[in-house]
Amino acid sequence: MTRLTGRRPLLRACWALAALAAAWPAGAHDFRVGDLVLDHPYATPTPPGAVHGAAYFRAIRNRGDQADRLLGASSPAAARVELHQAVMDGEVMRMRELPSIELPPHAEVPMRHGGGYHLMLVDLKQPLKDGDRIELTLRFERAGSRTVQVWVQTPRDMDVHRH
Ligand SMILES: [Cu+2]
Repeated sequence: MTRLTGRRPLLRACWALAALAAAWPAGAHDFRVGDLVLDHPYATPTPPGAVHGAAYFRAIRNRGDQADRLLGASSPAAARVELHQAVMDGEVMRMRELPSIELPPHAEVPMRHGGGYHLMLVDLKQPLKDGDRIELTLRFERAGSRTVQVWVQTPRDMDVHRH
């Protein structure tokens, strides 16, 4: 496992986001490319001073007979986008960067806030605010590229962290 040691601001941003429990954001939208359904791309608003954000999906579904793979992503809203996985290491949530994310055939891969996979928006050009829409271009091994619109929204279960 590659730990992002020496990249503390990024790690902290991940922690804050990963500490949240999963809940449904209000409303939904989805995108299709090839056999894939990109279900509800969303991002959480960034706290003051944060330079990184994270984008999520309710899930990415592969309805095809063949495996696919998310190879990478980019966004005009960030300097670069990394594929991350949050994993528990004892009591501590840690991030690792992944070279790709497997999308098995006839399977649904959740990518929600609160743990597991997410897309790290590294060096945001500006903070993410509720109601913003940002573009995210995803690159898949089989299905090719697809640009989706990411809704910036506060999940209901994030309120508790605002006090
Ligand atoms: Cu991360």
